[in-house]
Amino acid sequence: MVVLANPALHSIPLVGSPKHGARFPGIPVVDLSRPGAGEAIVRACEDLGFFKLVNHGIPVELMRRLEAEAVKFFSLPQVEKEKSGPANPFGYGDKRIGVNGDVGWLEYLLFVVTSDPLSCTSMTACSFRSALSEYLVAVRKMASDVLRSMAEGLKIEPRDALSKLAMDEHSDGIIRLNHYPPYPQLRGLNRSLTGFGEHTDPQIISVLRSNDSSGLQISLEDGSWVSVPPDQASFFINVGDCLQVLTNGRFRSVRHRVAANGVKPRVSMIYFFGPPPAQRIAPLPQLMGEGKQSKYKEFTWGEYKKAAYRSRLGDNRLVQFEK
Ligand code: GA4
Repeated sequence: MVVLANPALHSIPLVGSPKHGARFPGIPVVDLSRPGAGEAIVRACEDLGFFKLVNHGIPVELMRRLEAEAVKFFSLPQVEKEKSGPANPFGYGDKRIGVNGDVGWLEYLLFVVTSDPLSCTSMTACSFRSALSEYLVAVRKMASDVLRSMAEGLKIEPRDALSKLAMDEHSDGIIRLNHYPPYPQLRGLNRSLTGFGEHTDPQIISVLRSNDSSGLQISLEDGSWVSVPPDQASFFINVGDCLQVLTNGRFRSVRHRVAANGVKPRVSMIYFFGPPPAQRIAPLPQLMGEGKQSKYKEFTWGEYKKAAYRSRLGDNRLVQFEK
């Protein structure tokens, strides 16, 4: 039996070993600069709800700059960091995720993305804010290209049918910077600790970039877990619950989790693209053949989000909206 020395951690569960060990070879790779990108995106979203994006046009230096700023923040004394917390739900959070009792071996910063990213926080250094601002602008543009390409692959018009939901001035964007410190007691044990417990993302898509430390795992259709080999020059895109509904269940909102290891810190930054609060979320009419019924009851993003914030991290949040 594995006994963790730190009693404060007894509530953070260990994570089982995923299939294929450290390197799952089956993550779809989409080259955004190629003509067939749209079809490749659609295939990946149907199969796994997840893919890696290369040739996305964002210089790795921009990612590294924000990563370095995040590392600088997370290296501050705990009392300093806590001046920006507790995350409720925004701000600095330590081990507690959401407000319903979920915990993980991580610390994080969670911000709302406003139309003026420079004003999104008063609690971080100026250099942090400018790195964040530039990063957000670049990722937003890239995500818009991904969603247009997705619409092309789905053969739906207008081509901005999806991107306009995520890029509207009232769209509900969130940026999350996560730091998973190594947990040295795990070294040599072939076990990992829950960094971020299994869940699906409620939004349309999530765009993740991490440093070269592993930890992200996704669940396949048969319920098995596989590790995603990290790649600091690429982005990983998740299908979220809203996109599953917009495609009437054709795309899969992927369950994923992060395992903290004993060796290397993991730093990730994720931009969650949510629609405007008043946006009705229902299957796109362009994807509904004649007589085809929606699998979901109607809801707005505001209603869904409210329900999500009342749930536990690992809950299946879409179930209560299924017909
Ligand atoms: C999961 C996706 C995003 O990280 C997040 C998370 C949010 C939070 O950390 O505050 C939630 C979680 C996420 C879904 C259910 C609720 C809300 C924690 C939680 C238990 C920022 C989001 O939008 O939903």
